[in-house]
Parts: sequence; C-alpha cells; structure tokens
Amino acid sequence: MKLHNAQKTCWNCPAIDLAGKVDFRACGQSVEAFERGPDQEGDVYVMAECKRRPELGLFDPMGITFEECPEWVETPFGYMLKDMRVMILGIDGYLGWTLALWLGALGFQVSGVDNYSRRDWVMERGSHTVVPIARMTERLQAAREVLGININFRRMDILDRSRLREFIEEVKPEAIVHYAECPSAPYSMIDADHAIEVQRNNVLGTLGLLFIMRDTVPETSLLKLGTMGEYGTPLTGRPIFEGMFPADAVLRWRGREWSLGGELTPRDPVSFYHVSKVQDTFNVYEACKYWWLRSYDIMQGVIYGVHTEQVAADPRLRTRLDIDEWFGTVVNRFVAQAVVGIPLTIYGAGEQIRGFISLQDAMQCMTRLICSPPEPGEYGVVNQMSGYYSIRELAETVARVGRKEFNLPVKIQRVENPRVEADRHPFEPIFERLPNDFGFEPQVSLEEEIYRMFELLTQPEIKARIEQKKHLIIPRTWWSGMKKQVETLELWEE
Ligand code: USQ
Repeated sequence: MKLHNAQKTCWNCPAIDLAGKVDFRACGQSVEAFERGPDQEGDVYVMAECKRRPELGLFDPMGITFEECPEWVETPFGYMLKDMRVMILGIDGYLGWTLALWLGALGFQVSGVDNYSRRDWVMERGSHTVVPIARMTERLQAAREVLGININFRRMDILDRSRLREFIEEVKPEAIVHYAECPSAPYSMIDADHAIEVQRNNVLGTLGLLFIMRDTVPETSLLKLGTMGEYGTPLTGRPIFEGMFPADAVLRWRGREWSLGGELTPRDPVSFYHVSKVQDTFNVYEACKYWWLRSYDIMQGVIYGVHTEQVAADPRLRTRLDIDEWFGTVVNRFVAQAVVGIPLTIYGAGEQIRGFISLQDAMQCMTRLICSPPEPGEYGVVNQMSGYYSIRELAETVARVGRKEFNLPVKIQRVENPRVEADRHPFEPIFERLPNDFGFEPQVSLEEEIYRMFELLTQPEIKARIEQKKHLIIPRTWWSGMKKQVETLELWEE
C-alpha cells in the first residue's frame, strides 16, 4: 500500500526554495494555474531550487514526489524528510516534552524553547504535577543517556521576538510545532488578570511568530494547536466540519442559494481561553493568505493519558500530569479522583459530549502531519480526535476499570456545573482528514489508556502527591465570577 504522502511533491517540501523565483502576488492563491503547465498563455510557471540538493538547479517543483526523492525516507508514519529539523515551542509542557522524545526517537532533529510558564501557572494555583517531572537540564541529560536523543533547547519567552527570531534563524527549522500557549479554560475565567494574561500570551505569541516565519522561514510548516472547543456545540446539530465548509455545503435564504464551500465555519468558543484559540485561527488564516505561509491548525479534542514508550523509559523522562481544577483535563482528573477516593466529579447533567484523544495517538497524528506538509499558502484544518463520549460515559468507564482491575471502591457524583456550557446537546464531529488523508489509525483504546493511568497513579509516591493536592480538585472557579465550591447534586456507587 502506498504511504499517505508518497505522491506529495517538492511543492509541499520545506527544503524547496521559492524566494525570488515566483511572483507570489501575480499568481494568486491557486495551485491550479501551476498545474496547467507553462504552455498555456497567461499561466505562471513556478521554478524552484532545492536547499538540500542544489545540484538540481532550477526545476519544476511538481515534478519530483516524496516517493522518488532520496531525501525522503520511509517510516511507519509515511515518508519523512531525512534528519528533518523540527522546533517545538512549549517543549517543557505535557505535549511538548512527549513530542520531543517521540520525534527524537524517530530520528528527527529536535529543538525547542520554553519559559516554564506552565510550571509557574500551576505553582501559582498552589498545585503541582502529580507525576513528578525533572528539571529541564536533567530531562535533556536523561534523553541523551537513555534514548540517545540530543535536543537543542533554549530557555525563552516566545513573546521575546528578537530572541525567538535569532534561534529560528540559527536552527532553520523545517517544521514548527506551536504548543506554547496557556491551555486552560478555567484559568482564563478566574478574573480579568487571568483572562488578559491568557489572551496576551496566546494571541500575541502566535501573531509575533507568524511575522518571524514570514521573514525567516517562509517554507516551513507551522503546526499550530487549536482546539475542538473553538467550534462549540451547535444546537442545530449540524456537523462540526474540519474548519471549513465542504464543497457541497450550501446556504439557502429567501429562495436563493449560495455555495459555502471553503469558507471558515462559525466559531462559538466556550471560555476566554477558547476565544484566544479562535483569534489565533484568524491570525494564522490571514498569514497564509497574505504571505503564502503553510499551516495546519489542529483542532485537538480533550487529551488524556500518560504513556508513550519514550516517557515511560525512565522516571526522569516522564511528562507532567495535572489534576487540579484548572490544569487537569477530565479523564486525567477522574482517574486521580478514583485513586484517592473522591467521587468522580461530573459537572451538571453530564450529557455534554466532547471529542477525545490519547497522548500517544496525538503524537502519531502530529508526526503524520509533520511528514506531510501543507503547500504554500495552505491553511489546513484537521479535527484531531479518536472518539467522542459524554462525560457520564467517561466517568462510568473510569469507575469500571478502577473497580474491576484495581479493586477501588469508585463512586460517581454530579455536581453543580461551574461553567456556562450546554450539558445536553447534539454533537456530530467530522474527523476524517487524519485517517483519510494522513493515514492515522488510533492505536490506544480509552480503556487501555485508563488502565495505564491507574497503574501509574496508584504507585505510592504518586498517590501521595494526589493526596497533597486533594483540596484543589473540587472546582471553585465559576464562569459567573463567583468563587465558591460547587455542591454535590447526586451521588452513586454501582
Ligand atoms: N468536566 C467535568 N468534570 C470535571 C472536569 C471537566 O464534567 O471534573 C467537563 C467539563 O464541564 C467539560 C468537559 O468535561 O464539559 C471537558 O472539560 P476539560 O476540563 O477536560 O477540558 P476543556 O476545559 O474543554 O479543555 C481541555 C484542554 C484544552 C483543550 C480542550 C479541548 O484543557 O486545552 O483546548 O480540552 S476541547 O474540550 O475539545 O475544546
């Protein structure tokens, strides 16, 4: 079977050099003009050079496929550009660190930056990661010793644009993964200071990065983490498309009809944090349009889990796991609650449905996307999730695994919902691009990952760390601004 990216060409490859060889403004947004070839009148013919194979001279960038190019080698995740340079912004976080080791193990040249703000935000709330993590210097050393991976790390805030620019110019990354944002909805709803900080950090960080990429690495793909929560949960029940309406979607109004194909779908974010992601969407979309940058906006579902082969290889390589009301995501919180005997906290009716993906499956998706870069000017969107569940189903699954496999007396409670969100709604997400266009196959089932989490979180040292922060589990941050612990509405054990 052909690999998913076998037929992509130099046009998609970050090693291409288009500068000065194409009049971007004259040829508009469409690749079709190039594909028609040089013979037809009025068409633009793009010539390119290869930064890795200068001996090719000037050539037609559509002419060589990844399958044919010796610089692209076969891996389980598609063809990969040999020693491809990937820079991870936010490399110290839950996802960033996991991805650094995952890519390093596959032979990518990994670099990264972080200002440790995730550690600071969690500390500011009086919490800690329940899976202990090493300091960055120790992490880097362990990566070298245990996995033979050398990571080029620089401590910096991405809002410090001159330092970031310098590092990007030095490394010349061929893909940039942007995880350097504050990921928490409740944190952004604490008060004005927190809402402003989240939007400043996220929106301005991304905007500055886009300008730097325009000026220094315009052929590099940007993999920007968005969120399924940008779309909200449309009450009409219409499908949640992957960023844009499909070609055959139509708008009907007063007896007339228009195509909606290719237009951005409406966004209806569910917190000031989610609003920051929507703002990013527009900024990235515009940058692709104005400057022919290439980007995948990754609308990731709620992430959960602790495991990849690399993070499990040594205690110093573990990635963080938060379970407090601000930085813990729901499945991670439920498993921790089950371990220390807190009834699992379903907010509201518990009929709210979200898309989910395990840590390991998210890493697979990212690798496939990195290996299959968008073309110049492309703003691509993928909905990155492997399944969807109601919160009640999740609580029941965690309770079942905890009781059956770990002999824990797990209870479930419904509490007042501190958020403003529909807790009963239709939900039809479309998540076809990753499996169909990029060959993604989920490898980890929900039960399997929950099992692994129990295995780790029931270890005495980790259980003790959950116990220490037990008081930060029941939420007190209301979207209304109120600060009071939510009340239990119902409690059951099966
Ligand atoms: N929930 C509970 N009980 C809890 C915690 C959460 O019922 O103890 C419910 C929430 O009300 C919400 C759902 O579970 O309906 C998900 O909440 P969450 O805290 O796990 O996730 P969320 O706030 O939506 O944010 C997380 C990540 C964020 C990412 C997002 C993806 O923190 O970075 O953008 O998941 S998504 O939800 O698809 O937008």
